[in-house]
Amino acid sequence: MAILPIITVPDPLLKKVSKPVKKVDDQLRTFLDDMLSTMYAAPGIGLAAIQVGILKRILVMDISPDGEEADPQFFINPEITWTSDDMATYNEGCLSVPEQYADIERPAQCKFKYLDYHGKSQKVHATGLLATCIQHEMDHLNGIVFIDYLSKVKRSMYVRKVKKLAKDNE
Ligand code: GNR
Ligand code: NI
Repeated sequence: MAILPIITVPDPLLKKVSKPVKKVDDQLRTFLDDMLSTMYAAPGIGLAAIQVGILKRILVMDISPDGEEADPQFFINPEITWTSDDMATYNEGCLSVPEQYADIERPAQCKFKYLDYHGKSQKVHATGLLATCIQHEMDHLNGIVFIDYLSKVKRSMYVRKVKKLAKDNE
């Protein structure tokens, strides 16, 4: 399984809206497996296809606690159908904004539907970390990164830090 390079801010690709997947076939599943290995290698708890430069509405996720059995999840063409009025704040990070964190407030619960690894339609009522993570990942599919919720000043500071990290790693 391949490990793909992850793009970081301010890469303009991260602003693009991803396109729906037309068919869930073996070729797509190979890509899903590559996304999962890329996410585990990073390491991260979620990854959207756009983070590896592919404009498709695909997410992979594993929010199982450290040291417990892996629980890989694949979400194709996910759509949020309901969000709660009650909000929750989580200290979010993003593989496309490496080593930077900020408290982000989002609806505490949501319902969403998606196609699974086999192309079967599924529905979920998400709470806790799953609700936070799915909304963070859905944002990527719509060209939004968590730092877009911060003030302009904070956002540019985060981008500057990520640019410096990238330069130091050259
Ligand atoms: O690995 C990740 N951790 C995380 C922590 C809090 C809220 C969201 C996330 S998702 C992130 C991986 C990532 O960038 N997904 O797009
Ligand atoms: Ni992210």
